[in-house]
Amino acid sequence: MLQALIFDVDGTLADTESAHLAAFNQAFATLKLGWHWDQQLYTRLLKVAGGHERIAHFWQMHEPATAKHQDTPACIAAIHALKTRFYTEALQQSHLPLRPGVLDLLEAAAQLGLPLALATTTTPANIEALLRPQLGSLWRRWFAAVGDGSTAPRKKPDPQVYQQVLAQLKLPASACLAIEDSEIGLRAARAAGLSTLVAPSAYTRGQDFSQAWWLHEADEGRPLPRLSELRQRFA
Ligand code: XBP
Ligand code: MG
Repeated sequence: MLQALIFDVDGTLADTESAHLAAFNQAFATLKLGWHWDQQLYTRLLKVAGGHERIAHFWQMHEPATAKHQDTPACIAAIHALKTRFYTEALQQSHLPLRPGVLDLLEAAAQLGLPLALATTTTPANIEALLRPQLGSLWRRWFAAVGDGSTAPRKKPDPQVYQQVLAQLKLPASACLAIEDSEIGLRAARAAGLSTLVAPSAYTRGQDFSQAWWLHEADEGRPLPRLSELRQRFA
């Protein structure tokens, strides 16, 4: 029987990646780095989870000589902090809607007393910036467990964040369903032993989802499956 839903954040709760991309580029421009990521490059870079790790990966590929400098880790931290500021400010100014069907799922689960959780590689401030406008200032109360980039240093596809959330929920993986949008997220959830519903986003469509329990193509705003369908199929 299904006993909890564990949601990924970026790309799953909302289509956030264009806002992340804009914030990265705004940070690069502000710091006069001469870097600019277009959508095609960013789609490839998304295979590296975590903004910090993504910047480090790009730096290594783009400018390997300076990437080895002793000040580079501090520079990456500064770039990422600025990116987080731009991202959270952008979401405060223009709220991003949840993906179709997400709120229905959250509400149906809450009504049934089915615990909800978040398992994401993103920064806590980003979760707050996304969910406060949608769920209110008490948004954290919706979730029995939250794992994020600050709690799980080993980013997806490592299962660490899912393992942390399962430990907080005090439930076995076999009783929970993960909801993801990306191949690295799917691999992390599977490595933690979770069945996974995958609803690809524009940035992850076409990735390898062969390990998904249910692949839901959400073209043209098709909403996520309803909780009753998930419970029926999970049983
Ligand atoms: C997807 C990500 C995140 C964001 C950037 O996270 O890879 O890193 O792109 O967020 P999710 P940060 O696990 O929610 O799909 O810059 O805060 O790391
Ligand atoms: Mg995601």
